[in-house]
Amino acid sequence: MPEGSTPPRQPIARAVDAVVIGAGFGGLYMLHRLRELGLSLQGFEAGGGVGGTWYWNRYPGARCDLPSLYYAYTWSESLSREWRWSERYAAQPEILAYANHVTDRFDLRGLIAFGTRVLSAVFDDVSGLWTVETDRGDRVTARWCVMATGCLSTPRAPQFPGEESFRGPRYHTGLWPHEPVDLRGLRVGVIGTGSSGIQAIPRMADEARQVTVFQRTPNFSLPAQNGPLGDAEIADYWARRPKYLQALKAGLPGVTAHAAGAPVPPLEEQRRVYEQMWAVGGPILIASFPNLLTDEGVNAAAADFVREKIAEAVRDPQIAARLSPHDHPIGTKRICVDTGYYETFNRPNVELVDVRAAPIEAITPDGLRTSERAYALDAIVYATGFDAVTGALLAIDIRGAGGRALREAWADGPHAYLGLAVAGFPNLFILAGPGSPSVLSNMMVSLEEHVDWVSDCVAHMRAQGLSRIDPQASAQDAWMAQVKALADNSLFPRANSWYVGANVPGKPRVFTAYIGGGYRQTCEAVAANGYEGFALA
Ligand code: NA7
Repeated sequence: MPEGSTPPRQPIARAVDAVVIGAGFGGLYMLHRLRELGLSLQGFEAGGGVGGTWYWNRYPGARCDLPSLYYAYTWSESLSREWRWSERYAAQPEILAYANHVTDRFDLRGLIAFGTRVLSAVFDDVSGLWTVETDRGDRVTARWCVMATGCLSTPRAPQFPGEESFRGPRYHTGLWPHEPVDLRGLRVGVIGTGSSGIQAIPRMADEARQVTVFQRTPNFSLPAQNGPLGDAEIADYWARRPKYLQALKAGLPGVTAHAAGAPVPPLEEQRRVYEQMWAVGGPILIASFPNLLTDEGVNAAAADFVREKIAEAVRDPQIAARLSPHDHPIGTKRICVDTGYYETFNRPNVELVDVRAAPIEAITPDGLRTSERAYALDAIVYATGFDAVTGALLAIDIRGAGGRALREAWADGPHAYLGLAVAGFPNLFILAGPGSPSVLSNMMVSLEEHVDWVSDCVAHMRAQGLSRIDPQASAQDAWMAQVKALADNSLFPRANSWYVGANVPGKPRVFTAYIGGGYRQTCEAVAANGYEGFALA
């Protein structure tokens, strides 16, 4: 089956126990766990295959920004043992191959209707069932509905005047074509310097004749120090794994540079640690000290360190200055992880254009025009990000008890108890939803935790003959207040990031991730205390 085409579908069930929407890493594991419980299931996936983010984001240079060994499921030891990552930070094709391997190894493919976008999910107060409808005319009822729709799955691009007039191809990194894109000999314009742009630009500069980078806001990026994954690193992972899993069970991140409770050392020592973390590579530098994301002074020293590294990497001091972020504390926008990003600006075929100083005014037949001048381009790449966390959920017309729309319930921003469920939307679960650690955690770990919690909850309901679970509004309000208080005590709200929805015009400004510790214990305690904060019937 050529990837990207819509595969033929199995017949769709009319009524099942549970519908799972999305076949990324959350949806796949969810299907596996619910099938183990003996539930009848229907999965839906808009893409032509599994993998979610890794199905869509095929742009050159796309790879994970956590070490591959940790960006993987932990729930099956035999799966972990049999899969060998080739690089310290796996590239998109390998992660997609892993998703496909899991799908086949656990025989999940037949449960999923691919090439099928869910349009609505409506709860019926009388039957207590959800009715899910799709763009292919399917209509399925289910007791439980799991939204495994992803946090970065609704791409967004600004609409400049003249978009349609451009003579060449336009690409979005998050909707990259499935067939090879040949940039050789082309003048390529890249709009956006978030993680996607920062990963793609060096690879595009290798291939294209000219790359013009249209940067509105510079970002902090740390070197991946990527390379082949050696036997020694794998052995080290396995030696650490029991402790790592123990730490996860204890609600700790599992991988961090600092010792819990350790005081922050004097500046000179801080810089020595940053130097060490820079050499280790990946995002770990921003986990060097426990208060790096809450203490301005500690944060400023880390930011200075990275800006100095930018100045060392980029030969032209003016370009280095333009690439150096000053508008937000380091780490309060998603930290980027790159391979040769800053050095790319030393290449003669790469140009950096500051579109904060001279904004893009229009796309033209031959390229684009800023307020200063015109740029001739053969292709335009939009690395302009996503309507994060809530985008995919609100794209579906979800209606809960009494016909209330989620879009209405979340008009002033998302509200969810534990980031898992929404008051007034019974038996609907969200994986890695707003109010959970989600995008600020290792997503693989967070998804596993949520899937395990949801599975245990469904098993409990079945064992007790319960048919309905719904968070209490008071518990949800208290939880969201806690999420906000934690955020307000940190430096995160200072940045105009997608973490707060600042990248989508008109989106309510809400920091949605839970950044307190012990999240897993809290969820476990809620379950152990008879699903405290939920109404069960
Ligand atoms: P991001 O991190 O949201 O980055 C989007 C970039 O696009 C960012 O540099 C934006 O500048 C830029 N942008 C957006 N709109 C415009 C307009 N109108 N003009 C110029 N530049 C614009 O998305 P990514 O895909 O890179 O990364 C998302 C996550 O996916 C990433 O964090 C990983 O977790 C995976 P701005 O900063 O808004 O000025």
